[in-house]
Formats: sequence, C-alpha cells, structure tokens
Amino acid sequence: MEPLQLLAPDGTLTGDVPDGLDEDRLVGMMRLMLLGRRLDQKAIALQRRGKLGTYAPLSGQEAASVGSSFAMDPDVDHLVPQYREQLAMLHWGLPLGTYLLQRYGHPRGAELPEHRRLYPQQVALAAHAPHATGLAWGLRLRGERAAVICHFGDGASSEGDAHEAMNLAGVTGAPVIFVIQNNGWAISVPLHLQTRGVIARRADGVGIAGERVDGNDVLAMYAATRRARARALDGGGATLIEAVTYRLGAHTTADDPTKYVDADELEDARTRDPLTRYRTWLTGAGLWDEAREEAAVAWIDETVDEAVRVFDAAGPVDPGAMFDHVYADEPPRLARQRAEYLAALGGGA
Ligand SMILES: Cc1ncc(C[n+]2csc(CCOP(=O)(O)OP(=O)(O)O)c2C)c(N)n1
Ligand SMILES: [Mg+2]
Repeated sequence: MEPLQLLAPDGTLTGDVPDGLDEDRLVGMMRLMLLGRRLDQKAIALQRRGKLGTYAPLSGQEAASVGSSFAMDPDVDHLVPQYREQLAMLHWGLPLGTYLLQRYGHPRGAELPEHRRLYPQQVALAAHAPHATGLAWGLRLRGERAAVICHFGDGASSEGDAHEAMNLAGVTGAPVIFVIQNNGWAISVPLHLQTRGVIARRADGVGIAGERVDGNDVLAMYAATRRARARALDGGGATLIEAVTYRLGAHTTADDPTKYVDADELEDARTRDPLTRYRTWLTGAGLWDEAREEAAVAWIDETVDEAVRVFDAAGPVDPGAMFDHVYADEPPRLARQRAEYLAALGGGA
C-alpha cells in the first residue's frame, strides 16, 4: 500500500498544492515545524539542567503533526493527543509556557485554554482513543458540525483501547480522525514486533476509511486530513490515517536510542527529513528564503525564551501537590501514601 505523497524527498512537487492553503498558511506550517525542531533542542537542554521532567522529542515527525493539525479547525474541532503532539497542542492555542510547566510537573501546566476543545496529553497508551470516539459520537448525536482528531503511535495501536475505539467509531459513524504516527518504534520495540500487517488496512476491518500517507510530507498529511474532516462533517464517519514517519531522536530524555537503532537506518531516515523537503519546495515556490528563516528562528527563540521566563517565575513545585485534586474527599489509603511520600522526602510541605 503506497503512501500518499505530494512532495518527493528532494522537495519536488509531484501533485497539486491542496485546497485551503494560502501563502500565509503555507508559511505558517513551516514556522510551526521549525518551532518543533528548535523546541526539541531547547527542551532537552532544560531537562539536562534539571528544569523539566521527561521530554518526548518530536524531531522527524513535524510534518505529520503540523499537516494534520492545519487541516482541522481549532475553533470548533476537538484535539485528543498522545504525548508527542506538542505542535498540535500549540496549534490549538496552548501557550508554550504552559506546555513547559506541564513537563516540569507544575500544577499550572494543567491549565488548558478554556475556549478551545483541547485535552491533556495522554501517556497511558491509547487510553484516550475511546474518549475521542465518545466525543465524536456525542457531536454526531447533537448534530454539531465539528470533528475530533486523535493522535497516537504505532505502539499504542496494539492496545485493545485503540481497536475498540476504531470499531465503535465504525459502528456509530462518529466524526473522528485517528492519526497513527507510525515512526517505526515503540521505545526500543521495532514495528515488525508490533504488527505484521499494514496499519492503514485495519480501517477495512472496522468499516471506516483508511489512508496510508507519507508522514514526512506536510502537504500530503494536510490533504489526507482535510479529506477525512470533510468526510466526517458530511456524515461519512471516521477515518484512520497511518502517517509513515520516523523518530529521528530519542524516545524521551530517559532513553538512549544508540543502544538499539542501527546507525545506517538513522542515516537513511535523515534523507527523508520533513523539514528539508518542505523548505526546499517552499523556497523554490518563492515563499521562503534565508531572511525568512532567520526571522522565524528569532521569533521562535523569543517565544521559547518568553516561555522559560513564565516557567521560571512559576516557582518550585510542592511535591505533595500531585495528591491534590484527585478526590473531593481523600480516601485514607491515599492520605497514608501522601504522608509516607512526604516523610521519605524528608518531611517537606
Ligand atoms: C498502557 C501503557 N503501557 C506502556 C506504557 C509505557 N510506554 C510509554 S511510551 C511507550 C511506547 C509507545 O510507542 P508508540 O505508541 O509507537 O509512540 P511513540 O513513542 O513512538 O511516539 C511505552 C511502551 C504506557 N505509557 N502505557
Ligand atoms: Mg512509535
């Protein structure tokens, strides 16, 4: 099943520029992709300085996140993301400072914009997929013209929750788009130990539309998701989009991929870098040049630095805060755990 591609790895346009992308949006996609690449560098440095907990880098997957997000309408659509979707969340209006606070474990990091239908990053694999189907089913029952997009990985796609969510979406005709980011790895487990089938074909088994897309091609990702959204809004139900991509960095800052990724495989993947490809095409189309790149980088650095200032000003976290807001009335077992934990830390707050 050949993945849909509109931009070849050398930046040649092999199809048409999809509808719905004017010059501002074409440039906006480049800027958000660049932000992702630089955010990885900055966030990894912050983590090494003890300022963030764990961080999941997204380098290599920028096109899949950004192309699928730009095809949705953050004013009306729901975003139900896995943990590597920081760019989608920023597109939905999450302030970068809030995102960094969340990675620090600060309670203020849980404050999502109230005017947007944006949900927390899911770490429990695919546990958010049934919620996405439920939200979409609700939209359908209420006759609301909106859709839900739910991202997760090739590893998460093995979870029962993923299968149940897709099957229920088929049965209910829910307007939900599952974007499966097939980056070849679930931490150190390669795809062939995860499944022997083509992920996009699972759509047939549950009676929803399925597309296999070059996930390093931002135009193809945009086109496929736009089509899926139109189908969802027209009552055509759910779509599964398999974004064939590659994770160029570590799984998280707690991982060392040199222990399990072959150097040649990584080198080969670098020839399909989504940023290089899009930059080449955009430059040829007269929409990008060195001056624009420099301006974008300056804007990104300023945005990240401002976020770090917000983050620094937020102050230290009370370790006991993680027990707050779990229950209205704290059960005795949790109270005991809180006391034990704080005692182990040396009797803090
Ligand atoms: C239910 C569950 N089991 C195990 C884990 C531990 N875990 C975290 S990430 C991960 C791999 C996920 O791979 P994938 O879904 O492909 O996403 P990727 O990290 O590649 O973006 C695992 C096993 C978890 N978070 N949740
Ligand atoms: Mg994966």
